[in-house]
Amino acid sequence: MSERTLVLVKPDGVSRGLVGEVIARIERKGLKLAALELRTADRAVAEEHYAEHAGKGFYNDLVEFITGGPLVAMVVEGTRAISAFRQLAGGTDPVEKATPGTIRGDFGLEVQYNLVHGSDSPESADREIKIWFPSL
Ligand code: DAT
Ligand code: MG
Repeated sequence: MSERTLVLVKPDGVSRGLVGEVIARIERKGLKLAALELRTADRAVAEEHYAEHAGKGFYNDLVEFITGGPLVAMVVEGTRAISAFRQLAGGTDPVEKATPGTIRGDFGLEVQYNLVHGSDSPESADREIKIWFPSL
């Protein structure tokens, strides 16, 4: 069954020139782009996006980081798109949890600078797509 997921190439991925690499992996997997925009997130969008992490020790740094430069926001669709992209991304910690062959495993070193975001459930995907692409 086709579903949609919200993908971000975070500011570290954009500044390192990895946007094309991430999109190529998405397309090679067979997923489709339904929306794509380069933008700098304001604080309100960032706080809403990461609301589940409010109050955690890394939250302020995370919001600063995600608003600190342009990112690429995408809606990606296809069969099992949510788990398919999480598989492409690899685990949150690019060294301990992401295996080589994944985006984070191949290109990341630090948890905060793990390059990409992908929604983790259908509920998160609906919520996050509304935040980033309210007209979709
Ligand atoms: P994911 O992005 O894999 O869904 P998450 O939702 O648990 O991971 O956390 C959101 C982001 O917050 C994550 O991509 C990087 C940052 N983060 C998570 N845990 C962290 C930690 N212990 N220290 C620093 N940053 C962290
Ligand atoms: Mg998450």
